[in-house]
Amino acid sequence: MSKKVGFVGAGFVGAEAARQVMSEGIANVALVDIVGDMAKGKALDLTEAAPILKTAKSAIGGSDYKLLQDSDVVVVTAGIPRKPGMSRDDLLKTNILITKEVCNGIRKYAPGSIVIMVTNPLDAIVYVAQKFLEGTCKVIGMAGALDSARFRTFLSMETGVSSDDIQAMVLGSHGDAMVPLVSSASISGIPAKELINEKRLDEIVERTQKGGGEIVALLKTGSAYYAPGISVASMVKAIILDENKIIPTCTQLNGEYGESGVFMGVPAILGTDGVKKIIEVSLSEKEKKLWENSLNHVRELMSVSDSIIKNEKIQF
Ligand code: A3D
Repeated sequence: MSKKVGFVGAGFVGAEAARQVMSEGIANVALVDIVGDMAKGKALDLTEAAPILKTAKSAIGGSDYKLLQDSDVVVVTAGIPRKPGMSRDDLLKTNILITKEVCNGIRKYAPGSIVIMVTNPLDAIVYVAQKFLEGTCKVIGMAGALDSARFRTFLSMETGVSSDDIQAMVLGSHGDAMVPLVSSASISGIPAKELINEKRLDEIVERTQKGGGEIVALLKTGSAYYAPGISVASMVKAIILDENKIIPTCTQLNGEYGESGVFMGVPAILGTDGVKKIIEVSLSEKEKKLWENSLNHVRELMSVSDSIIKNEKIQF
């Protein structure tokens, strides 16, 4: 049977990811958005590209969660961005409430699917979505795939070597507390440290950590969506085609890296079941400090999320 990928949130990132999934002929897609006609229109637009893309895949769209039925993977980008005067906690509260609504729809129409969360603040939203979908779906988050792509891009710009020849990963949480791994970054197997001096590597790490903000500042409205959408599609592809690719993924740790219960970005083998295995890599002393900082940041987000769930009396 043909595979199907549902997208809840047909905005910039959701639509770009769906376009990539359709373009590569990976699966049929369903776009669900609170703005139903917009999702329906984008789905029709995508389907009309099929003859030129030479794919037999098609798209459907609307506001009804029933459209998610039989999805193998569901990607969630539904949420609102921070508005002027809104605190991070206000944003978290609103996006937790949206996530609850979305998870109810997924539980009803796509139980058993692998769910990839993208909505920010990512680490907290993956945590609450897993709470809402416990026993129904496996939930993971996309952030490390994007952050690693940015890191590789900046290493490529520095060396003039094709980004395809650059292996580098970013672990930890999404945002300023992420952990770009310099110690294992390599350029066609040559340690990055042998080709780039420490000062420049520090600057590249910082640019990677602030990569999202750099795009926001340039766009003036909205945030990045090409690289995020394509990063989502790479995770979808690894799962649908059982590629067994190592992709940094936000997932719950169960003893790996000496932690349990916390959701962190870690290298994971992605295939049919979602995360098949978490890979543990050794970190330099500098990276260990960043990792600890990242852990504390995620624990704080999880605790704030718990308080919101309790205060708002949100039921699972
Ligand atoms: P945007 O284009 O605004 O799309 C969000 C969509 O969600 C809109 O079409 C809304 O109509 C829809 N929506 C809102 N509420 C609901 C609801 N209750 N049910 C269904 N749909 C709803 O934003 P975007 O696509 O640029 O970004 C989407 C999210 O991804 C945001 O939270 C971003 O911050 C986040 N994001 C995360 C990354 C990571 O790397 C983690 C990267 C880029 C964007």
